[in-house]
Amino acid sequence: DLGVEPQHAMDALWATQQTYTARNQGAVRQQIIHHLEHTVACSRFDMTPKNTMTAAALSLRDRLIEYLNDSNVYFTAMSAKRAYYMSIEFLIGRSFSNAVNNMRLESEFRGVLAELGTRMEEIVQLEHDAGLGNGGLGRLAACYLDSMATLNYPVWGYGIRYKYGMFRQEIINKRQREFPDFWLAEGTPWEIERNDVLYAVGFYGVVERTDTGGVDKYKWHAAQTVCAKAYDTPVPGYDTTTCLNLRLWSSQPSEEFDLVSFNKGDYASAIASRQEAEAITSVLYPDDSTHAGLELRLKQQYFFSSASLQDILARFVQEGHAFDDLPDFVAIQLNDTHPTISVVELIRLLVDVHGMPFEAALSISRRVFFFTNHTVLPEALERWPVSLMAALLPRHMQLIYDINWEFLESIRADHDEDFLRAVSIIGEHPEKHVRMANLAIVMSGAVNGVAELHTSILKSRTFKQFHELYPEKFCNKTNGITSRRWLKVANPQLSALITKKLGTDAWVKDLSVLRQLEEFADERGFQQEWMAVKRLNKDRLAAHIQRLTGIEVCPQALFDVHVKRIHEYKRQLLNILSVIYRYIILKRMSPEQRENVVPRCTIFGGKSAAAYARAKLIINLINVVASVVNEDKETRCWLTVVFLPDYNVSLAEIIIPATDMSQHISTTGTEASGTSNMKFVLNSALILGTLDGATIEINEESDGHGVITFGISTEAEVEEIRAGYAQGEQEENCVELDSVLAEIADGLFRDEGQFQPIVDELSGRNDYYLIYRDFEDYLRGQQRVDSLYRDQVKWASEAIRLTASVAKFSSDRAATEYADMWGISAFPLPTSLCEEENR
Ligand code: B1N
Repeated sequence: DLGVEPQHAMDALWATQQTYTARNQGAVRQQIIHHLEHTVACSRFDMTPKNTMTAAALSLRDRLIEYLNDSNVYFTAMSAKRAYYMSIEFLIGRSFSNAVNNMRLESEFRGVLAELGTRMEEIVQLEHDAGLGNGGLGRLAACYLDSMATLNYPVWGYGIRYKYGMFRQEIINKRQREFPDFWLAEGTPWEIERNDVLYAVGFYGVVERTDTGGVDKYKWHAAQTVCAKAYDTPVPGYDTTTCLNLRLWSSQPSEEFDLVSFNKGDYASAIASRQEAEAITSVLYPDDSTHAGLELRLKQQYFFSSASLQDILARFVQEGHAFDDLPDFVAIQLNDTHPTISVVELIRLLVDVHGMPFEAALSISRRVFFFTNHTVLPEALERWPVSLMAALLPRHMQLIYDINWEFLESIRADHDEDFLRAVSIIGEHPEKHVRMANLAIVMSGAVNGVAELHTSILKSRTFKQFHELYPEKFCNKTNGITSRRWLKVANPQLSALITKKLGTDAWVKDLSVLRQLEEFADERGFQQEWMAVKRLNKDRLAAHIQRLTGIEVCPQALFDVHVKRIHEYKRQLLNILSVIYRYIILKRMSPEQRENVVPRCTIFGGKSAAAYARAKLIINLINVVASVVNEDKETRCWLTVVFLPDYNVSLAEIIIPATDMSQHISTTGTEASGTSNMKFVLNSALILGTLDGATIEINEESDGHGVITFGISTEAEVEEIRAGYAQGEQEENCVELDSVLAEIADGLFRDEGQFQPIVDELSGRNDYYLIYRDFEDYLRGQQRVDSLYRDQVKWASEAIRLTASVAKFSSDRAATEYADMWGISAFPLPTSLCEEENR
C-alpha cells in the first residue's frame, strides 16, 4: 500500500515513473546476466538451463513489479472502485511463457536465450506448475484474472498459498496412486513475500456480551490465533502495463500464542501448536465437486476469508473512505460457497470492531457481495454442522442466526412453513447445519450460474424458492477462457497461421475477429495448412505420449481425447465401454473389412479424488483395457488406448492443440458449464458431446458445425427416466452394451473380478447416470465422427467453422459482464505514463 494521501499519489507516480526497464535485447541480456551472477550466484561456466530459467524469470519479475506498483498507485490515485475475486483455488499452471507473451517480450527473450546457448522451449519446461486448484473452478479464476488485467480492470484475486498443490498422479499396476506435490521445493520466482502484510485470524473461544446502555455489544475472545502472511503474485495483462495482484495467504504461528506455552515451560506443546497453525494452508483439498466435511477445510475457508476482509478494509480505510460508502468502492465475488463465511466476517468486523449497527452492516454487505454457483450436484452443496461452526467460530454462528432471523422475518407474512424451511439458512436434518449456498444467496446482490442451462436449473430447481423471492437477483454468466494462454501460447503454429490469413493479430484481444475465418472454411489451400498445423501438434503429442507411457501412437489416427476430472457424472465409463465395443467389433472383422476402419487413438487423462472409490475403479478399468488392447497385434493399427498420467495445466497445453475430437459427454443437467470444451474448440478440435453445460451454447454459436451431439437431451427427460427407474420400469435391452458387459464378466481383460460391481449395476439397470440408456446413441455419434473423418475436406471445413465461432467463450467477454455487474470501470495507465520512450 501507498502510505501517502491519494491526491499525492499521482505525483508519486509521475516521480517514480519512467523507470520501466528498457525493452530491447541488450537490456534484457544485461538483466538476465545480472540475476545469473548476483541472485542465482552461478559463475559464467556453470549456467545450467535451470539457472538460466531462474535468472530469466527473475528479470521478468522485476518488470512485473514495476507494472504492479504503478497499477496500484494509479488505481488509488483515481479512487477506483475495486473488485476482489475470492477463490479457494487458483489453478495457474506455469507462468514463464505467459508473462513473456503478455508483456510482448518474446523476440527479446528468444534472442537472449539463444545467445546464452539455450532455447525458450527448453527452459519453459523446467518450470513446475502452480497447481493450486482441482480443475475447472480454479482454472476459471486464473483465466478471469488474465482477462481483467488485459482489460485494465482494478481487480485483485484472494486465495490460499497451499504448500502442497493438487497431488501428483502416477499409474502403478494400472491404478491411481497419489503423491504429494511440493511445488515450492525449489522456490518460485513469481511470488513476493510480504513480511509486513500480516493479520491475526482467530478460532474457537467464547463470545462476551456487554450491555452498553440498552445496546448489546459482543466481543469474541478467540482461543487460538494464527497469523496470515501475504504472498503476492503479479498478473500481467496482455499488451498493457496493467498488472493485477493475486494475494495468497500463508498461515504461520502467531507469536503471542507461542509465548503462552513457552512461558509455561511446555516446549513440546508450543511446537505442536506451531505445526497446527502451519497445517491450515499446507494442503489443497483434492476434492472437486464433492463436499469435504472436515474441520480443517472450514478453517481454511475462514482463514483466507478473514485475512482478505481485514486487508480489503485496511486498504479502504487508508484510501480515506467511510464504511457507509463501502459498496461504492468495493465489490467482492464469491467463487462458489467456499469463501462465503466472508460475508459474516464483514458483518462481524463492521459491527463488533467498528461499531456499526447490525441492520446497517447487513444492508452494506448485500451490496458488496456477489455469488457464483458452480454445481447442482446435491452432494457438492456445502453444509456445515452447527456444532462445528459454533465451536470453531462462535461469534459467526450467532451472526448467522441473526441474519437468518432477520431474513425469515422479512418474508414470513407471505409464505408458508414449507417455503420457509426450504430457504432457511439453517437446515435441520440429519443434524442442524448451516447451508452455505442459502447464506450466500440471501447476502449477495446477485447470484449467477456459469452457463445458460445451469442458471436455468438453478432458477427452476436447485434454488427455485429463492428465484421466486428474488427473480432479479439471478443472472447468467457463461464461463470463458483466455485466448492468450489457450491459443497464442499453447498453439503458436495455429496462432501464426490465423494471423497470417487474417492479416492481423487483433484476435488475441478480440476473439470475434476469428469470425472472419469462416470465409476461408472451404478454401482447399487453407484447409491443408490448417490440417498441417494439427498434424505438427499431433506429432508433438505422440512423442510426449511415448516419453510418458512408452506407448507408440500413430499420428495418422484420429486423436480422440477425454480429459477432465474422473467423475461418474462425466461418464468416462461410457467412453471406455464403447472402446471395448469397438475392440470386440474389430476382432470380429476380417482383414479386408478392417481396411475401411478409421484408425483411432483414444486418450484419457484426469485425476480422481483420493477417496472416490468408483472413480478410481474407472481409472483402473481404462488402464486394464489399454494394456490388453495395445498388446493385440491384430487390432493394433486401428485402435490404441492411452491413459496419460497426471493431467494438469501444462499437459493440457500439449494435449488440446493436438486433439481431433474431444469428448464432453456428461449426463444432461450435471456439468454446470465445462471450460475445456471451449479450449478444444479454440484449438480446432471437434466435439462429441451431450447437450449439457456450455456445450449447448457452443453448438448454437457454430450452428452445429463441428459439434456431434447424442443422448437424452433435456434435463426434464432425465428426471422422467430416473423417476421411471424408481418405479421399477425396465429399459429395453441394448445388445451392444450387453455384449461388452458379457466380455468383462468373462474375463476378457484378465482382471481379478474387480469390475463385477460395474457389470452388475449396469445389467441390473441401476443406471443413475444413464450410461445404459445413452449407449446406443453414443455409438451412433461415434460412427458419425468416423464418417466425417474419412472426408478430410469436410472435417477441415467443420473444424475451421467451429473455431471461427468461439468468440462468446472468451473470458474477456465474461470479465466484461462481471465488471458491469460489479460497477467497476477500466483504468488503463495513461500512455504518457507508459514506457513508450523505452521501446
Ligand atoms: O466449475 C467449472 C465448471 O465449468 C464445471 O462444470 C464445474 O464442475 C466446476 C468443490 C468444485 N463445480 N464445483 C466445483 C471444485 C472444488 C471443490 O472443492 C466444488 N468445480 C466445479 C467452472 O465453473
